Amino acid sequence: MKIHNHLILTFGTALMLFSCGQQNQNSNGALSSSAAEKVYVAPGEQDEFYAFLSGGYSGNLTVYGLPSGRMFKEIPVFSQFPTSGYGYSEETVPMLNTSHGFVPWDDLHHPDISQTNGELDGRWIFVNGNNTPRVARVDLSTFETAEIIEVPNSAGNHSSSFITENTEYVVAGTRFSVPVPQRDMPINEYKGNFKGALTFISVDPEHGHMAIKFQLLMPGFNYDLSHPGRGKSHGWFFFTTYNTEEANSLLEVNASQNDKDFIAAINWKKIEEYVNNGGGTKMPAHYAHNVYDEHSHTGTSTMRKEVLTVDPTKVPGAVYFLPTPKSPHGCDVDPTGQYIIGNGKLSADLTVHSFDKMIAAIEGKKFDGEAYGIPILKFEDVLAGQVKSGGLGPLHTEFDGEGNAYTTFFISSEVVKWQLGTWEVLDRKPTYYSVGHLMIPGGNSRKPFGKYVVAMNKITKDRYLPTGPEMEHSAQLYDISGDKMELIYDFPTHGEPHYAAGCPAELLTTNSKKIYRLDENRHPYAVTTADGSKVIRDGNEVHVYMSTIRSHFTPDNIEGIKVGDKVYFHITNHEQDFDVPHGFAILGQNSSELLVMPGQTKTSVWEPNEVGVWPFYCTDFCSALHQEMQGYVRVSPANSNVELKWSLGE
Ligand code: RUQ
Ligand code: CUA
Repeated sequence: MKIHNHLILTFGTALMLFSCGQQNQNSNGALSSSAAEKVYVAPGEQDEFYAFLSGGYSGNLTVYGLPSGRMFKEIPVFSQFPTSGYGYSEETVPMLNTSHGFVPWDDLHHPDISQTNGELDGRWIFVNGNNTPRVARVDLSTFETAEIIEVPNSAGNHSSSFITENTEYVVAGTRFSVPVPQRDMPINEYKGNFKGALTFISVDPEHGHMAIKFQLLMPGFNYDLSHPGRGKSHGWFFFTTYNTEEANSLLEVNASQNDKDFIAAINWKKIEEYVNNGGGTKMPAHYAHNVYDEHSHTGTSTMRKEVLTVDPTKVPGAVYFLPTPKSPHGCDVDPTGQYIIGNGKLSADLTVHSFDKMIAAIEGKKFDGEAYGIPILKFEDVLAGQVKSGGLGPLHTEFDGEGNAYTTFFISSEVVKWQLGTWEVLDRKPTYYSVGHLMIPGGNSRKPFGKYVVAMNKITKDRYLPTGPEMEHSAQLYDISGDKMELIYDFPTHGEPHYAAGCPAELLTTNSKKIYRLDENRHPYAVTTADGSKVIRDGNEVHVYMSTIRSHFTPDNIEGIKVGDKVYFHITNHEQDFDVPHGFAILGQNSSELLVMPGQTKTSVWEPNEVGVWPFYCTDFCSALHQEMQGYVRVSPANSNVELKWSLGE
């Protein structure tokens, strides 16, 4: 009997190993017991880092703690989000306005935290919408979307939304080149006619407000990713390109013809000077600029009509091409600003360019021809070194601030640690599976916090219990404080993360807003006093000025509403205590409920189409008497003469 059991077990184990594939062999059960201690955040204790992971096609930004991998919040940016009413409430609908109308969805990529002197300052985080090109700014004191600006002349806003070291600019580079201005033309006339816009959006140092400063109209390549220069290379921005072949069909073959594409080096300080002196051409455009005001708790959308474009050949010394092998994807700059890494996704080696050598080559005017009037530097002249990684399919690189770099390899599913300057590979660890981005808190700044790296994977397969054909993506957390990376944790992420940004928790906890002050509420329909509630009819529009406090609505009985009315419930939450929202929902309401934060006003529209007495209630379990937090609206026929009245406690 015993022998029999043993056999079954062995057979089972063999099967498991077999089905999990080779890569899993050295990971399953291989974690040392101290790994658990490293990620364990005891009940009541808090994480050391915040991590903001892009949600990709979810349109949201998710907030995690590290090392625990606990998800704390999902911040809606390019989405409608029933949890809070974002994108449904009257105040937030304008945030999703574009030149194409209301676009309540986007593919959110590449979070980047604001910086001062090249170090994270924790004020804002910028993210980009890839599909209908937009850049958003999320306020890190409220964790709310504060501003969204659309990017004209752009398509597939992918080399975005990276910032310069004093947050002077947030950058939006087009992935797809398109006709500029857009026009009706044959697709196969792409070559030489389409343009790639690289947009520099200035950020007001005080309020964070964004404005397009200029758009550089580059040759019609694909601009994939970008990173700012820093330290010695501050003033420059680097963009990877692919499809320098300018193919318009079957790109998987036709855009892989050239042995080398380029990294475009842009001296934005030079261009800034050029436009400040009147350079550039104003071009008619049509794009939305949406700003959320924290005091009126309301977003407004303004259509902008003009954009300043710059022809790169008109600004001598501002733009150069650095030949870089094999359709580079990630474009990363080390903390000193000296090395620019091109992650040639069809290659095994990494190409590292030297900023000093680039400057020397430019000064020596050593060019290797030009592309559309833009000088091409000689590969050998700018090359700092090559990392013979032994991996396949490099995508992205981050830095630990200790002279090491970490690169993800999609095809060979691993993170490879290597040394800057010697280009020597120091360590490699598998990921599960097909890793895309990785993130070290502060990894895109002069001062990374090189304690952990998070690998964000594209394929999950057998990591977790199956949940049907689709699974949440998987992330792995590695401790990188020692010589060797140590895999310490696995956690699922939401949507598809394309990059993330992290910072020490203390950078944010000190500035985090606990409530909105009621005495600062400037919402035009706010009720800020206990007896200020009212209901006003204006034709068939009815405005309900309603307030909430534990545990009732004022008013909680409303009569005189008629079929065909458009009823606006403007709810002001009178609580001034941290973490006490109230919700609002009414039967038949076909948008979403509202979740109203302390001191805030939000509005929901309800168009009753049936007579009756319809209840509304609070959707957030706010007190022991939360279930009592309810009310009724009486709806009469369209032609009735039931008088409009409202009450509480009658
Ligand atoms: S991408 S997996 Cu959209 Cu940032 Cu490289
Ligand atoms: Cu307010 Cu439940």
